[in-house]
Amino acid sequence: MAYTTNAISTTQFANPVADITSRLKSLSATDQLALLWFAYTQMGKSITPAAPGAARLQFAEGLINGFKEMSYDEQMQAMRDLANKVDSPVSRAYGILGTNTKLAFWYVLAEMMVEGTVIPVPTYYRMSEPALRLLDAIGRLEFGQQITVLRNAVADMGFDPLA
Ligand code: 45D
Repeated sequence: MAYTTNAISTTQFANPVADITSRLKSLSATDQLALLWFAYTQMGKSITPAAPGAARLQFAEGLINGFKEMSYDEQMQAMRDLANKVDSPVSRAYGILGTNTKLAFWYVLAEMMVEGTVIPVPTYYRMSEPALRLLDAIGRLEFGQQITVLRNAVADMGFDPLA
């Protein structure tokens, strides 16, 4: 009997990281943001971007301070613009950051969401099926591969006029 499953197998593909990355990039901005959020809540304790992350954050400080000045609606719009690669001042400031700094930036925003400085995801929010399946697949990767997927996810968000 043929075996079928809706779950994305991480052994089924020669390169699960590339496969998951391309699926992730084809999600809507809402799903991408939700997926990042739930990845953060699952990985939270294991990531803590210690010294290197903290040092990089000086480059993202202006961007982070900008978020503190925004209303929840403006924050949501700015994050959607990042995910949609819309040309905006925030997207341009983000676009020139290095990839690990971009990750560190998202990490800080996630912490600000936890404290309520940035618009929180409602506790009842449920992701779409495709996003849930991707989160599950990411959860079954090794830690290093998870970081690579996240790095890929945030690398080409934002707007870089020279790219
Ligand atoms: O109401 O430097 C929805 C290391 C719709 C070391 C929404 C590292 C419904 C070197 C869209 C859901 C490699 C470890 C609302 C660094 C609704 C180094 C809003 C790595 C409100 C940096 C959704 C660091 C929103 C790593 C607003 C791995 C979602 C960092 C926002 C990982 C989601 C960071 C956010 C991660 C998610 C951050 C802000 C996973 C952030 C995730």
